[in-house]
Amino acid sequence: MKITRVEAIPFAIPYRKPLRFASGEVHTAEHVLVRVHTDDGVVGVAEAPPRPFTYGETQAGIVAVLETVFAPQVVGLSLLERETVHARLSRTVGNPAAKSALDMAIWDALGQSLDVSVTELLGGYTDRMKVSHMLGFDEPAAMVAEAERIRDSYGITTFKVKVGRRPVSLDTAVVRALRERFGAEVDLYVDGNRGWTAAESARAMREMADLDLLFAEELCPADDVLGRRWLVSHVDIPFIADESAVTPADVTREILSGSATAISIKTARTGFTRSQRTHHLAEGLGLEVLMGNQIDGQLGSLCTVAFGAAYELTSRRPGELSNFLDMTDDLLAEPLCIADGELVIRPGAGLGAALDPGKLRHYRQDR
Ligand code: MUC
Ligand code: MG
Repeated sequence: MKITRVEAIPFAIPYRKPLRFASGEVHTAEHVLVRVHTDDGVVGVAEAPPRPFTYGETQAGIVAVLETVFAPQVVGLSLLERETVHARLSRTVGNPAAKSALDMAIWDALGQSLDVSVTELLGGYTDRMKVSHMLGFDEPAAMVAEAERIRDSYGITTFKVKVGRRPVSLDTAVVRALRERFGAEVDLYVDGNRGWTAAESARAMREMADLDLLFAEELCPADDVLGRRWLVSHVDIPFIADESAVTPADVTREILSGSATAISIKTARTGFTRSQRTHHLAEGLGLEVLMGNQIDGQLGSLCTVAFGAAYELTSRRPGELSNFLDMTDDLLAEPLCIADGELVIRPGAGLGAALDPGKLRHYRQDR
């Protein structure tokens, strides 16, 4: 069970339509596939999605830091020494997606070596999650039509609506149109990706007061410290910290300072080892938790559902597991399938993520 080699393979798969939100937009999944090889011939996999507008990482940077810094720190360790891996990677600041993909590929390899699923290794609470779908910026009629298509095709009835445009009525009109079209049949929440000021956020929340929203996420920047605390104290639904609370220390700071009242866990940025710590912290603090999406491909979504299904707290709410539906293709040999609004973990050992070698050859950018 010793790690002998780490590969970092850049690949690019176009989206059918770009996802637009307040902090950026994504047209092509330019991710990095991480493969961890062991001396028994096991290969663990995970993917790293660079999000320069949120965490500063780029695809080339992820490949470089994995090859030159992180791989030498883990080669020679046993798959069981996950805390040693965590401590060594933590010597380098930042680089959350690179660290997380390496961490998750190690857990995948460990699951395969022990012949148990990653979900069982982590906690084994259930084998599935309900799915919440993220709607990117568009006109109200187009976003309603997209929600209809997603509901009819996949049975999904929870939608996270991207907001944060100016004037705020551009977005509040969308949420109102969705509520008018679907009534109580759907659950809705909003994510501003820090696009509004605290005052604009408060105004938007007043305009949407009758629309029965479940949550509000990152409406204004947490760095606008006093404005954000003021906003959170005036909002009467849980306020989710997403990009402002990446590490367990961030979560502690943001929650205790009144900048948020709930959190998003994204395995793409905290892997499994750190996500466990965040989960336990959230349980101790009594927080609502959502499994979030960093615009993951199918492999990343498999990681999210594998973690989310492992615990009662993370599987209580629908997880954001469906962004891959907008991609033109993917690397998995057998595509993920969302049915009746649910995504089920893969049976078998590790993550159960067999890759299609032909697709990898086609989409990889290093040969
Ligand atoms: C989200 O919840 O914010 C947008 C940027 C990112 O890093 O994740 C997405 C979704
Ligand atoms: Mg968010």
